[in-house]
Amino acid sequence: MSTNENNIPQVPGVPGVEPASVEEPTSPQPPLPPKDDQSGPETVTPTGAETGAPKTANAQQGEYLTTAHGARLSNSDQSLKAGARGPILLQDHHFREKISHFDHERIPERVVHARGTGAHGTFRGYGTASKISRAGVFAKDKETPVFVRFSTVLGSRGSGDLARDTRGFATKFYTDEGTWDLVGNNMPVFFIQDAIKFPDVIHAGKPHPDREIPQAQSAHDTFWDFVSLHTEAQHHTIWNMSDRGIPRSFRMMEGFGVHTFRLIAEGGKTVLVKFHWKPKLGTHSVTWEEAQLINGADPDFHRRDLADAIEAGAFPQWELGVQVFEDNEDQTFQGIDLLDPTKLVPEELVPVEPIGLMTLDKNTTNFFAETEQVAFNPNNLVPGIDVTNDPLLQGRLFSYLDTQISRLGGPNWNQLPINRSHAPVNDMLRDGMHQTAVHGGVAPYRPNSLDGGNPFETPADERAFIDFPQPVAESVKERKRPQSFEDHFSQPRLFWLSLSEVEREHTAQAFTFELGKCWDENIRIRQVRNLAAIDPDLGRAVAQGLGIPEQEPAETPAKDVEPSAALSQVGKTWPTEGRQIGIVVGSDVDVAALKNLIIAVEEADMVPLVIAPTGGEIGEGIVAHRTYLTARSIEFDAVLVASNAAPGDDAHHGLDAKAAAAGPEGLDPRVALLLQEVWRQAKAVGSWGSGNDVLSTLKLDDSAGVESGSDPVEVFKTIMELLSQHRAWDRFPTTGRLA
Ligand code: HDE
Repeated sequence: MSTNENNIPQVPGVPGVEPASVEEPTSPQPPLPPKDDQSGPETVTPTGAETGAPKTANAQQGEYLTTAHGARLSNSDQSLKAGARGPILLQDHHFREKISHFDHERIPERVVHARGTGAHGTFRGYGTASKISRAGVFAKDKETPVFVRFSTVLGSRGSGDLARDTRGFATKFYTDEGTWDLVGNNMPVFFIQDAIKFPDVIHAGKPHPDREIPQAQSAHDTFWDFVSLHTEAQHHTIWNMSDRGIPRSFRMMEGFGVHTFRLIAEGGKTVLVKFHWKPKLGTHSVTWEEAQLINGADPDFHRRDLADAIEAGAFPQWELGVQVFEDNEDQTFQGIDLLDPTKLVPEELVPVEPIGLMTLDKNTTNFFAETEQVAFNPNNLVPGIDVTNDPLLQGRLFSYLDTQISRLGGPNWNQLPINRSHAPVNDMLRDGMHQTAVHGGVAPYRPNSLDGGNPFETPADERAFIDFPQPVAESVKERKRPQSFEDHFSQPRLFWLSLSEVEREHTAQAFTFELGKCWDENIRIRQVRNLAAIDPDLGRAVAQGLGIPEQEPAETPAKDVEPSAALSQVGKTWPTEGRQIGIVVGSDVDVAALKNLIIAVEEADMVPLVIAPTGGEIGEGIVAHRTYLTARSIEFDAVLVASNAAPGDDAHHGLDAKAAAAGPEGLDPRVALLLQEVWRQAKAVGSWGSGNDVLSTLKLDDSAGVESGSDPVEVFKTIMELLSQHRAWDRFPTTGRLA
């Protein structure tokens, strides 16, 4: 997709963009421009030796088709047969090579987080963390390349982006001191406290084993069976049921390291930290109605949104921050056990201190080689960053290394271009499936005298990774949960109390929807008891929705809690760059006014998308980006209805004001549906001129977040203000029960 001077993506077909010929080329055309090397030092082996291979060796671009061993081919469309209608011959190497390679093109998908998308970028340290960590990546103005992969957890590789689910937020920092992976989520807490239960929670969340349904959903019996029986899962689950479970965009999502980590400063002093990613565009969600529509209309919604924004030059950014805690003996903060991954520490108690900025500015060149083959691993730590005894994190330190062996086909996955360290590697790992390095020397062991004693251990003062010498309490071996991990209801209550009324309504509806999809009555009752323990109003609202009797709370929350404003997504204003503005036009639109509006939208760094009765040119070089047939409410953050040039003329297609004034049946039903949907989803709506009649006919004009006027640019300015709050929150219906 090309961009205009405001870096806004232009849809193919716009005047000025030369379309390729519709004829099949019959002779070699100039080769495609060489692609950027995005995948690390390809000319260097994993051991750091120069291969001498040209940098573009793997790009496979050129005039003539060859076999995998480089022989040119003259015919790739017919297999070699004994006569034109005869059987295919075994000697057809090209046929066998092509089909056999194709047969093995797929690799196993990730057991969790299979559906994801990635992008490249840079992390720049602010220097503010240098006093608490010796890691070079945090040094002031130090720039480190990164690769980020966002994902859903439960669905398969081809599942829809808008599942109600947790999102993975995994970042690979290619630092000078080795690769550091911060493998986090968009929610700060997790379902379980001990890694040994991970297969349980995932088996419960994945489709039922008998028929493999439902795909990428938690609204089914096994998930709620597990959750209702494991009270420690209540906190993560209420985050999932809130609007956080259905983000508007990866660009508008927070990220969390979840566990408490340990930072080690020069000199050895340590602190405990929790990592937070804060998106510059704010934290926003879609509605449940939108989520369901998106999965049908555009299941690649999040993937497309990220790639389009990067392509258009609207590079998404996140600030990395830390909450810092004293590394005290019991590793607690005000009674919160910092080793318990089901607990958060409210930002009002310990503020998040910014330590660097991440900018994603490059899409992948090859999805398989980058997004699929990237392998994250919480073991990938660098000097100055270390782990704690969080029992969930400890289990992950085994799991990630192990899983790649089956997913990526052996132990050499670190040699794949996307996983290669940007720091020199000099290990003693040898051989194995898919070994691509040609190791020299004869002595991959230590100590040796035959390879000159190499490789040597790094002296402690020369930036080696040194395991933190944590005192180990004298104890007994036992399978036991600590007492300090016991309170499972105070924090879900804290989250619930921190939500605005509309967010609570959405959360109660989500619980009601999900439990309404469970067949087993006992599971519903058990979970409603848990909800009543979080808050009696929540338990009551969900019981009513399910049509079951109100339940007694499963238990009483152990502590009184103060709400944390930082946990609500409502009540703040945010930048609006990159937002998509739909402009509905009829066949006789006022083109001059439309043009002024498009310029105003582009100048505000937003994306104008004109929705017309049919494709093609509208006038003055403006081309329809969407038609009434291809547009759906979900892709627009706000919609404006344009005025016709000569309001009242019966010939106007779709938006005929006179026909519309006579009743909604005078309108094209697809336009009516579009406007009713955006209105229901509490998005900003505007109109001018005869467009005002369209809104009044549909009875959408007289409500919060709807702006009608005579000048499109003035109307748009009001829409911009509304957009900075993301939604017209007052327009969502509330029952008054959860205020
Ligand atoms: Fe993961 N997780 N996880 N996880 N996880 C994987 O590793 C696992 C957990 C997270 O984009 C797997 O390479 C265990 C918490 C992300 O490639 C696997 C436990 C958090 C991704 C695995 C957890 C995460 C994964 C599957 C409980 C947030 C996707 C494929 C102890 C802090 C990374 C793979 C990507 C992926 C195991 C819990 C985040 C099987 C055993 C908590 C973002 O190794």
